[in-house]
Amino acid sequence: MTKCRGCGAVLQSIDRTKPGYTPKEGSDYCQRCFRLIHYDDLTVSMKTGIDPDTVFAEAEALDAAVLYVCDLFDFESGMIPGLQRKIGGKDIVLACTKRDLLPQTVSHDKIARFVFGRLKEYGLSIRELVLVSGTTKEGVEEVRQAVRKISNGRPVVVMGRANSGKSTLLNALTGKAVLTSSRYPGTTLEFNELEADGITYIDTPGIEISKSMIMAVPEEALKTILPVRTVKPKVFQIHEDQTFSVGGMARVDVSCATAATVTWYLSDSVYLHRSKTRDAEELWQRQYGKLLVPVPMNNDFTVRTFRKDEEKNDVSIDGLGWCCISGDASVVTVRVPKDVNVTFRKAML
Ligand SMILES: Nc1nc2c(ncn2[C@@H]2O[C@H](COP(=O)(O)OP(=O)(O)OP(=O)(O)O)[C@@H](O)[C@H]2O)c(=O)[nH]1
Ligand SMILES: [Mg+2]
Repeated sequence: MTKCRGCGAVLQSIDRTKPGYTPKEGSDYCQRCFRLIHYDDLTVSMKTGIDPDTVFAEAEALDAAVLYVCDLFDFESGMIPGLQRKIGGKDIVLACTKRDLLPQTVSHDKIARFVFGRLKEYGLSIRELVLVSGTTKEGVEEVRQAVRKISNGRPVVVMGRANSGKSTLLNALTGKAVLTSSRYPGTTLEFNELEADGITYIDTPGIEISKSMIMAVPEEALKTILPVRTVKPKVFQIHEDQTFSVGGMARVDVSCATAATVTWYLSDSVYLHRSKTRDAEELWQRQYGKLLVPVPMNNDFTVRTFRKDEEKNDVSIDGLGWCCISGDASVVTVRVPKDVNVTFRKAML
């Protein structure tokens, strides 16, 4: 039984529509990984294919330490409530990755304070926190040291939500670009071991991100919504009720009597349209799917209402990004596809 080195699926030459398929005997990689790595072409989508309980059970059975990977740009999606219990109370190093997507001018301390605040709310306790980027390799050495401290000769199992950057971080940690990474959630398919510096690392399939915009839009829209470089904040001063349409994916109405500031953190490729709230519905009706693209696969939207309760609040939309609202804004109304999670939180930055 040979496993694909990229995604961990057992290699087979029988069914080309199933994971692990390779037409060539003796290859190290399955066709899906080969095509993802060389052509950015997804032959078998595993978006919804991996059962999280199987992943938790398999991790729980291991005598291992845990490197928990959470994407800083999509932080709320990355949190897995009850993770500790689900994996038998193992020691956790939290690697908050994709640091390079946040402005460099924001201090590590500020981000760390935010992370610890959120961990408290989610009831997660960790041994160490490291802010890191698997792409620029900033912080990778700190992750290595933190992992060494808690592993005590045991393997290190790398866990987290799909698309959080586990395989990319592991490639950086081990200094070998062996594992397949891609913007499509569900890239890694099975537990997949590799050795580096005397430590056994185990890559795992991501825990599903069921309530994320990533799942709500067609796969071709992922190129638009997932940022690949540092996000440039878009700042708006508002003096009356204003509405922000994020493509055809989300609408945020901010009620404002005097003056407020709304700062958006989105991929540069996402189309953001600002209008007066009283004109927003007509614009949405007229331009949905035209100017306002991409649109979700299912047009069933839900409305959520929040009341500003901090000096600065974020409206964070799983898989899409967030906006920070400060000043004299009172009520914030958010329209998103029914299955997409929205978090109203104390501002991150
Ligand atoms: N900018 C930036 N992008 C990253 C970083 N780490 C990962 N990515 C990107 O995020 C996407 C997902 O990365 P993967 O390493 O495949 O994520 P994963 O957690 O292994 O995903 P699954 O195998 O689906 O669970 C890819 O497009 C990566 O290029 C990072 O530190 N910075
Ligand atoms: Mg992976």
